[in-house]
Amino acid sequence: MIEPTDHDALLVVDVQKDFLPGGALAVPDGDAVVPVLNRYLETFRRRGLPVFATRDWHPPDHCSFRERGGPWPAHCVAGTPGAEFPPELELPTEADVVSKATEPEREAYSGFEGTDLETRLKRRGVRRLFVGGLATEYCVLNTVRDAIRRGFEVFLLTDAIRAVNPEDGRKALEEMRRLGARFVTLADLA
Ligand code: VGL
Ligand code: ZN
Repeated sequence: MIEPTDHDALLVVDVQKDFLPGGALAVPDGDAVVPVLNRYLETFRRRGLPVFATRDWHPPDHCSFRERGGPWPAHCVAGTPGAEFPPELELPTEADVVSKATEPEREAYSGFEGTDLETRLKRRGVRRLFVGGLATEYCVLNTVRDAIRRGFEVFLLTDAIRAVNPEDGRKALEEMRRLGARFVTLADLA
């Protein structure tokens, strides 16, 4: 059992409409993370612990888009419906929202890259991060790697992540375990 307590925070990575079925860059089964994350959100809310949410927040001409020679269809353009959090995700109003990959010429899969996420976490006294969201082998992997590099202890919510590609998702899990992330599910939480 793991009991979230002082110095713990929940970090929801890029759970946005464009990454869900029907979205511009839908992650297979991506919507399955929403009800599970709602249960983690409830656990953190009940304990008065902080919740952070990253969002992919691209300019319309972002370098990762196909029309610019990048790998992805246009997605999560800042201020558009596709960039919104789905209404089913029960983020508290006081959740700390971090926008990333906002510069046209820079890709940023990690929530720490080009943002003040680390500052905000430290200001709140966070030492351990419980991380779930989308997609496993892109923004979750890179956010977890950067969190560990910066000295945070990471609990990966393995029932609240989904991959774009299953094989790459498995490799990302191996990599995160190798880096020292601990794997947890709802059943492990007190
Ligand atoms: C992501 C691909 C492109 C992610 C963001 O959030 O994992 N993946 N942009
Ligand atoms: Zn993106």
